Parts: sequence; structure tokens; C-alpha cells
Amino acid sequence: MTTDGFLSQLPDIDPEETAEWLESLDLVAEAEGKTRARYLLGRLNQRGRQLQLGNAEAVSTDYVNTIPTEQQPFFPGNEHLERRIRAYIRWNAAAMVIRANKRADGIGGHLSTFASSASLYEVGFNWFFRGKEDGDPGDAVYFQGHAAPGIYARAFLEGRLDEAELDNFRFEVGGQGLSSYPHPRLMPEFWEYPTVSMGLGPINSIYHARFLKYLKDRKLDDTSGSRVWAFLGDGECDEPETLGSISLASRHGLDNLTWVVNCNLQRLDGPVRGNGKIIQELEAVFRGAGWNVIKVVWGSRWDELLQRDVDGVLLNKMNTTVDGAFQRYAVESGAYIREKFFGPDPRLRRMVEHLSDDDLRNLPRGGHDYQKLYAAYSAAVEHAGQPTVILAKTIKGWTLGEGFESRNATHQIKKMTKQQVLELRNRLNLIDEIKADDLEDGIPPYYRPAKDSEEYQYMMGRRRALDGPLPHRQVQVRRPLPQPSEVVFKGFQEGSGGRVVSTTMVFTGLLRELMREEGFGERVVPIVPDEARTFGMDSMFREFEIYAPFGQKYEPVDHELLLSYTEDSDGQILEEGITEAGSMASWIAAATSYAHRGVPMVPFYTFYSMFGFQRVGDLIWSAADSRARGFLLGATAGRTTLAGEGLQHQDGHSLLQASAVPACQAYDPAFAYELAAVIHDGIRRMYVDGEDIFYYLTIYNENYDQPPQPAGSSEGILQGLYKWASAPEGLTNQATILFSGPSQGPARQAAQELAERWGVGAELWSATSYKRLREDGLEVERWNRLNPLAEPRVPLVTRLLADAPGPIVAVTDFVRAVPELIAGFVPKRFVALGTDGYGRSDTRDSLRSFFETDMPNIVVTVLHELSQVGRLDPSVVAEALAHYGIDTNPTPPWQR
Ligand SMILES: Cc1ncc(C[n+]2csc(CCOP(=O)(O)OP(=O)(O)O)c2C)c(N)n1
Ligand SMILES: [Mg+2]
Repeated sequence: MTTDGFLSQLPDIDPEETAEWLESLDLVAEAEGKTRARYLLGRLNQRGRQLQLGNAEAVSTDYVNTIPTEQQPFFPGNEHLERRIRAYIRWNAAAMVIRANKRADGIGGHLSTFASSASLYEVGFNWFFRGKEDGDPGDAVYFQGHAAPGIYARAFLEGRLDEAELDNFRFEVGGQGLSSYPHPRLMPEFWEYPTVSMGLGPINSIYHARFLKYLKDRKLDDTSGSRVWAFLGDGECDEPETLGSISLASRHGLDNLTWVVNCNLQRLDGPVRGNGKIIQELEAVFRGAGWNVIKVVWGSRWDELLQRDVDGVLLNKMNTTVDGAFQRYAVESGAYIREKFFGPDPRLRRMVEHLSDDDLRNLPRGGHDYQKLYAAYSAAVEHAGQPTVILAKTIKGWTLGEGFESRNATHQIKKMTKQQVLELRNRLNLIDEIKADDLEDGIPPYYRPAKDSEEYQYMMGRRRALDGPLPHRQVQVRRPLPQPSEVVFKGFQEGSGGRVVSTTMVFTGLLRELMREEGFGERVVPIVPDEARTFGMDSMFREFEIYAPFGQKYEPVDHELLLSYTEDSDGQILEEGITEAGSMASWIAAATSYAHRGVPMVPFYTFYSMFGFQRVGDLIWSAADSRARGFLLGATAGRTTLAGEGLQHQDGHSLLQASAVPACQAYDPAFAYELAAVIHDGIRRMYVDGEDIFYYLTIYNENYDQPPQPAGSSEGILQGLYKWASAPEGLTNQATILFSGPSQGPARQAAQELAERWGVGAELWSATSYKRLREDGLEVERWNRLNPLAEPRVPLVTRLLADAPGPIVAVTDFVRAVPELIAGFVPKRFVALGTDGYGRSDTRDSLRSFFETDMPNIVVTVLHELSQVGRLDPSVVAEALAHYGIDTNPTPPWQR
């Protein structure tokens, strides 16, 4: 099928006129060639757009620079000085990596990525990136992770890092270290945005730019002075996260966003598109998605050749040469280029007759041409209504010499021989600065120009003009967050008074009340990935409205309903559609607003819990790296509570994954008051005490009567465990049951059944956070090991359960490994019941019976445990098994 299928559906109202036009085109193509014909079509298309005919834009253009030479703006700087500064930065970046690998073989680091992108960054540093020193937060720059050495090298030149710090590149443990890549968690006053996991920087940058518009449209902060820049690799564009959300950027008209793709045509193993052209492919993708695309393919020295290309032969050669061949030309001699690139066509060969072989080797790519880049960046920041992507063609390992430039292995080479270092010095023209003698030991010294040198003064002057250094992370509250009143939370302590509700409904109610709070409410950011109805949150659409940058241009189908689907340009709800990755990036943007804007926001991202850690775990990890503060709500949680959905929907393991993320406070509340208490305390810890943590709470869809909060339980809820009910009086044989989340139901039934039928008194404890308990246990265990002579400390969970009768049976709707997080600290016999295995669709009762977490299985487990400690005859266990008709299938549920 072709895209011009629409033509056959329109009547040709004047066939004669049509024929004339077609004939003219035929003639041109025949007589003047295809290039000329294509040119005319391009011009017609352009005129059509000017006349607003609604004609389709071509998605790809010829393999030349988008900005013609005559439209390049005047470059206002001193190119010579900037080249010197760049040479110093290139040198120090390489020196840092080489020195690190001399100090410890295999410590790693990258030379070639920054070598290819030095000019891309330096144009930004000298002319575009805005700092924070004027009091406005300035620009957000997402640096390509593997280019970090270059960013450190610049900070060194600016005097922000010293030699000792550079020498600690990748040696972080002893303090004063520089992290391998951008990690705010490790360098909280330097790096702002983690990027190195490919694809995450790009997607985060889109939602960051969108969040800036959101803040402005909601009149919470004037973000008009800030731009988001993202630097990424061409190989990185293969990540679904990189390209998966680009249409959002154009749909929302994010002209505050600029991407610079470093198209060095290579990734780690080899060419990105050896048999094609990555720049052309990306151009089509971005243009098709509605972006402004600027290609920077050729350096200025090609201009003259292109101007003389009247036959279009050069253009044709450019268009038809694949990237694998371009990569080869980058390593070959001028003679080879003359022969293979310019050779076959006599017209082409003639075009370069006046150039020497050396000249041919030195026809640089656009991404190393300062004037071309300056033109592209200027056009990008001036462009209104669309995001811009700059596709800059570079050479991987540029200036590093023969062993590096365009070699397939270049990505991972981190050492240089003495000879290579010397050649680099010569190539960068640092003959005066670096003496050959200094290189005798093969360890390149750092070089920093004196403070009174022209270079230093120029460089610092440029940064002063752009409001100070970058990257620079600072947490300075510009708009303090008012706190919600206590009353909001109090209401949830009383229980639901017999009305059956789920913790999801409770959460929605709490969220609504928080959003109604004067001052605090407007700072709440509710985020949903097309799942609001599932969670009963659609009731908020009308009251708080869905953010739509250009407003609602239609009358919604449900307009007559009280809860109609209402969009507005200052809507509060971020309805992200079906993209958990995008929603997570959106949450990160809001959750780091306290730092990047000084405007603390309180995001609540509510999602299908199965599609959280399991689906976007790496983004959650990057949120932790970013020092995000906010709430993640894993709704429809549990492997049996979400009854009908089955294997791909029932989540029994996100809490286990959450347990490995240090900053994550993971809670599994059973009751309304627990949920409210955790959120209340979370707001205090994150937004009053300023802890760099975030919360993950599981919420469920099972309805039950929410009990009132037991007196004195507040501390226990937050600490992770508290006694919920004592064992019934008068029963001497006793046991302990821990429950969390919706397993409170079967656990309470089991306690009752044990008392009534089996004469066992079971006390009930609510375990709100096994993660928290484990962390306390580990801390105490470590302290005791390090303080062998001191009075040993006792972990909280050990203390709490010291007087519990035991044996202790824990029951969860998650896998057993979740309660088992505390196994080492439980002072009694301990066994966990959980939902190990694949989910499947059935009723809640059947599923709980299948996974052996229902009332009968809890009862049998308690009885068995008692028999094991000699407090009950094993025959009673057999009797109970028979009484409940428990399935004794020898294949456990997790093998079925
Ligand atoms: C998610 C993820 N997968 C794999 C890697 C490992 N990796 C690091 S750099 C790289 C190649 C990068 O190529 P490109 O994006 O073209 O960047 P360049 O260095 O060429 O500028 C790979 C595969 C990673 N960092 N993150
Ligand atoms: Mg690359």
C-alpha cells in the first residue's frame, strides 16, 4: 500500500491540467536529471506549505545540512580561543582516563565518546547553556553518560574540581571521588540527571520539558527561562525508551526541548547502521513524529564542493553511500577517498582535482564544525512550537589518533601508549603547554591555563554571561510547600464504620482530600497511565481536570455527567496514556522539582503494580539515583486479591524488587489508617525533613470493613510491625500470626477458627514493612559485629517478638521471600505463607486455596508448627488436613 492511496479517492476535476503538470515533470526529469526534478518538487512542496495547502511534509531530505550556508548566523565568539579551550578539555579528559587506568588496570572509563562530542558540548557551554547564578534555575542538561570525562575536564579548567579529584575518577570509595557517570546520588552537588542507562536520559528529558510547561501553565512557577537539553548517542536511539515518547514532545509543542544526537555512526560493537544511514533514518522518524529536525552532516569545507555540484553527482554520492562506507573513509588515506568516493564518476573526480590527498582526508564532518553547530543551536532555540533534534555527524574518537578514530573497538579503549599520547599532544597543538619530557613515564599530566591567561578569562567570561557553571545541583527552595492539616489524616483513623471499602478507594479518597487542602493541594501531581477508572480515580476528572496544554477542543461524550472527562490547559491530573515508562519519567520530573526548580511538588503515580518494578524497574532505579521524592502506588496489587486477571496481571513480587532499592520505603498496608499514617509520615520525612527517599505502597481492590486504628499503634505502623490483636484469653496453647495487606482477612479468620475449633490462641500482628524491619536488623547486626566488646544491640523485630508465644506464621499476598526478609531476626520458629508461582484467573477464594494462603492453610500451618515444637500431637494436623479437605497434590503451586 502506498501513502498516495488518497488520490484515487478524490475526483480529478481537470484531467487535462493534471496531464500538463505531469508532463512538465517528466520533461525535467528526462532532460535535466532526477536531482533537478526532485529539487523542483521540493520547491513546490515548500510553496504549498506557505500557502497552507495542508500538503504532507517529506520525512527525509537529501544527505546535506538542513541549514544552508547563506542562512548561517554570524558567529559572535573567538573561534581560535575556543579551539584552544577545547584542546585543553580534550587533553584533560583523556589524561584523566589514562591515569585512572594506570592506577588500577580495568577501572574503565571512555575516551572516544567525548572525543566525538567535545564540540557539541563546547558550543553549548560557551553560548547556550544557562546556569543558576542569577537566581533562575536555568537550563537542564542531560549529558551523555559516557561523555562524563569531558564534563569533569571542563569543571577542572573552571576551577571547580582539582587534580586530586580528577585522579579519583572512578575511585569513589575513599571519598573525593568522581563517579564513573552522572549520578546525583553519588555527587549530589554536581550531577543533576542520571543518564548512563541508555534511553532513560532521553525519555526523562521529554517529560522534564513537559513538566516545565505544566508548572507554567498551572501558574506554579515561571519556567520560561529554562530549556532542557539532552545529549544522546546514535546507538542509544535503538532503545525503545529513547524514541518511544517523542510524539508527546511534539504533541505538547515542547519548544523548550532540544536533543543533540551525537551521530558518530558507531555504537559499542561496530556501526549503528553499517548498511544504511542512521541520520536519514532518524530524520524520518523525528520529522514524522512532528519534530523540527536539523541535520549537521558536513563541515564548512564541503560547502564549496556542494556549490559546484551542478549535476547533483556529489549529492547523489552522499545520498547513496552507506554508513559502513563512511566509517571506512574516516580511517583511510586521501588517495583511497579519491579513488572510492570521488573516483567512479569522472565529474566527481574532476570536482576535487584541485585538492590534495591531505585535503581530502581533512574534509570534516559537521559535528566538528563550530560554525555549523552554532547555527544549528541558534536555530533550535529560536524555533517555536516544536521540539528540535540536531543530528550531528561526528567521528568516534576524533583527534585521538589512528588507533581510535572510527575503529570498531574504539568505545572501550581506555589506554594510550606513550607514542599515542605524544601524538595527541601534537594533534591538539599543545606543544608549549605539555613538554615531551613530561610524557616520558607515559602518565600524561593535567593542564590548566593560568587565571590571567586569555583562554581562562574568555572561558570564565562566557560562563558568567550565561549565569554560572554547569552542571551544578543545588537544593534551594524557591517556593516553600505548605503542609496539609492533621485533620485530613485523622479522618482515616476511625475506620469505615461497617462500610466495605478497598485500600485503593481509601487512597483515592485521601488523595482527593489532600488536593483540596489550601496551599498544599495545588502542589499534588496525580499521575495515571490510562488506568484511573480501574482505580476509581475517574471521579477526579471533573473536579481537578486533566492537563491538556491546548485545552479541550471538543465537548466530551459524557459532558452531561458529573464525572465527565474534562481536560484543561491548567488541569492538574497527568493522564499519560498507556506508557508506564513515560508515566515514570513524568513522576521523576515532578519528584525532582524540589531540586531542579526549588519548587517541591508531591507526585502520586498510581499504576497497575505488575507494570511498575517489573516493567520500568530501571527507571525506578534512576529515580533513586536522581534523589526523587514522592509516592508510587502499586494498585491492583497481590497475586490472589486481583482475582480474575491472571498470569500477566497478578503481582506477587514487586515488593521483593522494591526491597533492593535503598531509597525506597516499601509498605504493604492492610488498613485505611495504616495507609494514611504512612503517607502522612512520608510527607513529613520528604518535604519537611528533606530526606531523599520515596515511597512505594501497595494498594488493593478487595473491599472490607476498615477497622479503627488501635491505640498506640502509630509508631509500629511506620516501623513496620505492631501487635494488632492479642490472643483470646484462656487458651494456653498459643501462636503468632503476622499479616500484611489483604491477607489480614484469612489471617483473622484463621485466628478465630484456631480458637474456636482447635483450642489455640493466636495473636495477630500487622507487618506493614518487611523491608524496613530487615534494614533495622541488618544495621544492628553490623553494629554488633563492629562493636564486639559493647553490650549487643537487639533488632527491633527481635525485641517486638521476644515475648510473642510463637511459633510465628507470616502470611502475605506476595511471594514468601518478602516476609522471609526478616527470617534471620525472628527469635522464634518462623514460617511464611505466600503466593510463589504464576498467577492465574479464578476467584479470590480459589486462588488463596491454590496458593495455600487461605484460612484453612494458615490454620494447618499453625497446627503443624505447634506439633513441631511438641505443643500439639501431629495427629491433630492430619485431622485438620482432612477436615478442610486440603489439596495434598505433591506438586507445589509454583511448579504448576
Ligand atoms: C541500557 C543500557 N544498555 C547497554 C549499555 C552499555 N553501553 C554503554 S555505551 C554503549 C554504546 C553507546 O553507543 P552510542 O549510543 O552510539 O554512543 P557513543 O558512545 O557512540 O556516542 C552501550 C551498548 C548501557 N549503558 N545501557
Ligand atoms: Mg554512537
